Amino acid sequence: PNLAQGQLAQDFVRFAVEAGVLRFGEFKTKAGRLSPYFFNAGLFDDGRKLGLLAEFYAKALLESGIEFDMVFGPAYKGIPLAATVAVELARRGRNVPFAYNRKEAKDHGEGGTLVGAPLAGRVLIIDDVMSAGTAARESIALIRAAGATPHAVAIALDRQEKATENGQDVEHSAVQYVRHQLGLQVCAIARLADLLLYLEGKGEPEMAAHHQRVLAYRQRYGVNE
Ligand code: OMP
Repeated sequence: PNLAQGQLAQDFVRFAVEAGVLRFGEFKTKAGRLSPYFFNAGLFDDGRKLGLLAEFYAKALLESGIEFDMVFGPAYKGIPLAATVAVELARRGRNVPFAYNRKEAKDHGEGGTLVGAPLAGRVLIIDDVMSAGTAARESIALIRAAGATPHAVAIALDRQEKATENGQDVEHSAVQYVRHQLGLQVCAIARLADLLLYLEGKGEPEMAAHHQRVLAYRQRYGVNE
């Protein structure tokens, strides 16, 4: 990663910590791991924070050089993300079509589960965190079924930890799986490595303690990359 990307990632980690979105303590992850940190994107809960979040996604995307023809927000959490990122991209001179899905098919009116622009071309999926990649796989299937190309995924945080398959840890992360097995490009605003760098740079004893716990967690569950 270049310096600019490193700076953006550091700014993002600081923003997430200050907003209380990235917290330290003891948390159970979806995979049942006891994690010393947790990123809860639902806590970007006012207009200012959502606007800043969208700016981080847009900057990371534009820096990544990833090409895309439209953005897609998977229900539910991806919808406000993709919507605000689409607005921010347009503000930066990159206006692209936007679509999202419903979880339930409507039994009246226009029907179907897709809303917004027709899915076409190279689709960029916007989500918060990828753990097992379940949500990503669902979006990919949906985009393919509509005749479009699932091309890339943008997430806020790459936890860089081993995925699980049938309850067993595997050697790759969900992001690595999506990249190498599914062939999509992945753009993360920040990664576990950036979080560690942030904690390391903080002189305070409290942060040093978090740093030690996050390091130990990476030791146990992290992937090599
Ligand atoms: P997948 O859809 O399996 O990739 O999991 C994504 C989910 O991981 C999110 O929707 C959250 O429920 C959860 N999660 C976070 O949001 N933040 C974290 O820091 C860790 C997790 C997690 O449980 O692994």
